[in-house]
Amino acid sequence: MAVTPGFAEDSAPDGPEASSSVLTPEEEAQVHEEVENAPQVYMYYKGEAIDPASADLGGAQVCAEVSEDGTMQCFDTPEESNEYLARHAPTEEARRGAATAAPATRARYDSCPNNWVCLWQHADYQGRRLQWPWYKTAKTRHLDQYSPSFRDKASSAYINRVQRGITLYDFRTGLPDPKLMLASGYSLWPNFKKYSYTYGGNWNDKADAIKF
Ligand SMILES: [Ca+2]
Repeated sequence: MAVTPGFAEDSAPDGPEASSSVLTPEEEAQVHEEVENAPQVYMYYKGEAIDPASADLGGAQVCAEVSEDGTMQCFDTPEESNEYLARHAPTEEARRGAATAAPATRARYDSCPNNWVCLWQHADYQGRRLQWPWYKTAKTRHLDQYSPSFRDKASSAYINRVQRGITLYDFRTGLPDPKLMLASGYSLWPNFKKYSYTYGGNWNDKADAIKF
């Protein structure tokens, strides 16, 4: 299932591995500290903040982080998004990835640019998508920070970079928080239903925070 769209042999992954476990009390304290005081993040679409009560991102299809403060810009199509991000993404690596992104006419995930991490609302890279750029150090975002919230929505992912995977967290009251670690290496994660959840069931529509 390893897919390496258009990259040199030396960057080919051995094959994605998902690892589901629970946080230690120390990890849990750290993650909570990282997200608990995080400000509400606005998502802009056609020049205006999306109504936080919107159930469908106001109709936008792709929202991408454009500032280290978490702000997102939203677009109708991945092409429109990549054109904007090639100029306005917050790091050089992220701008370069957007500038060279494949058109969405290829596989659906292909329009998630190099040096970005994408999460989709549905399996097989369908539905609305949120994406985060490469930074020098890992960052954690609470998916409930977004307006509207992306909590309990993620169902598939693409980590389009060679290094640093992502961790998804599910916050539980009175139980250790489960985490799902997804490895890097241009890795594809088509359906979170495939990954068992610590307390039964699977990881579909569970993630509350992302470290990327
Ligand atoms: Ca959850």
